[in-house]
Amino acid sequence: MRITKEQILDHNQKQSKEHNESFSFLADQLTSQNIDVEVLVNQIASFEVSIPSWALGAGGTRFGRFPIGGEPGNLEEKIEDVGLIHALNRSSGAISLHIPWDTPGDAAAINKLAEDLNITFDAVNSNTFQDQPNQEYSYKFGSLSHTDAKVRKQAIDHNIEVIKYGEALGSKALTVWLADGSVFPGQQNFRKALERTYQSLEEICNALPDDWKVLIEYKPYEPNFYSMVIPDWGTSLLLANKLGVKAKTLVDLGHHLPNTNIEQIVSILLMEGKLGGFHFNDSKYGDDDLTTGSIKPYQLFLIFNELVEGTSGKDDLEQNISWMIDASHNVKDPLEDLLQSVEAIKKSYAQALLIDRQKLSEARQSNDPVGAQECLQEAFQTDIRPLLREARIRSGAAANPIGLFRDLNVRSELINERGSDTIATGL
Ligand code: LRH
Ligand code: MN
Ligand code: MN
Repeated sequence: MRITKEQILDHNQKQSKEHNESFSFLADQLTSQNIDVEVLVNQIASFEVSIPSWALGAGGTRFGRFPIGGEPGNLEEKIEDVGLIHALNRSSGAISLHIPWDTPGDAAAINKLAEDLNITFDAVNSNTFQDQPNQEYSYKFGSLSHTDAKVRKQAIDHNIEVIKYGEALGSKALTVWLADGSVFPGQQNFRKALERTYQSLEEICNALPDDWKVLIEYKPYEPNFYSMVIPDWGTSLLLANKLGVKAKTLVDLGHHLPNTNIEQIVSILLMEGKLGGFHFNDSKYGDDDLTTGSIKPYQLFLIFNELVEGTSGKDDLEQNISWMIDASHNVKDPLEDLLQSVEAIKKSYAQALLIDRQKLSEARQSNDPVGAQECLQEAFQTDIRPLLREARIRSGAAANPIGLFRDLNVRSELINERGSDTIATGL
């Protein structure tokens, strides 16, 4: 199923009166605050967030899974689904693949399909947290950190194979997330496990093309519940520093202990030139993988405040950091959920762009916490939805992506095409 230009124009036409009124009201308000609305709209329009190949079907938990129907049954259909999201919002023109869940068979054909839909390939993810059929050694007790060199070699080789797949698709980054760790005290020598991990990562880095980066993801617990070999940003940064310029840290918002100040982590990683990418999602308790911005929108805004402040402008924001979603959908339509996440991320970016940096800096300099908070709140409380809508309309996207998705009965169409009892690979 495709969404046509005409369908989008027709939809936008119907919204135009109401939209124009709200946009011009906001534009006047921002202009009177000396904000260049044209620059702002362009910045918002060009900001894109990649879609994970593993989040296009219903997820579920270990207690159950409830298929939504019409889920993509192979990589081609996944790319088509990302094409649908991108046609609706013009802000999701890339997919991040998880291998072997989504191993590209015929790279030329996959590239052609992606090109037709204006989709490119963001970071490729390796998977050494599950055993695959016919795999020689088990990852039950770890992969890159394993005590047995043969297991480590198998995991290293897998990562190198993933890089090769990525190269054929034009990807420029490898994301490594390790489930390695221990479930019980005494089970593992912390230092030796980390040392072995470093050596394995070094071999992977040696196989990395010059223009690639490796993103090292951290996580405090799960599936190992006593210790993880890379539990936090400090350990990831330590590895990245030892590994050199190609290695960077990936921040998955769900991979922190409760109440962690993620925005401060982001700011320090940026300062060190080691912020490589994000896995956006939201959570109430742990790695809940919920819709970004659904639980802690203020935290998301504060993260973007640091991003805007810590980068010298739009180019830095776009070029050096991989913006990706990592989510799982149990009760929502995955495509609607992803549209909501992208919108929330762009909204936080836009709000962070509104912050009066001069005023904020003065408030900080004169130790005026009230003034500083007012600066942040002024931006955060501004209803900038008309700006996002304007950016979408100008990019050829739908004024209201979820509205159009529903009006066109996209999910029913997908169910007609693919069936109602479907399973997509992934989380
Ligand atoms: C681990 C994780 C990591 C995996 C993905 C499926 O919790 O966040 O990024 O690759 O989930
Ligand atoms: Mn993740
Ligand atoms: Mn996770």
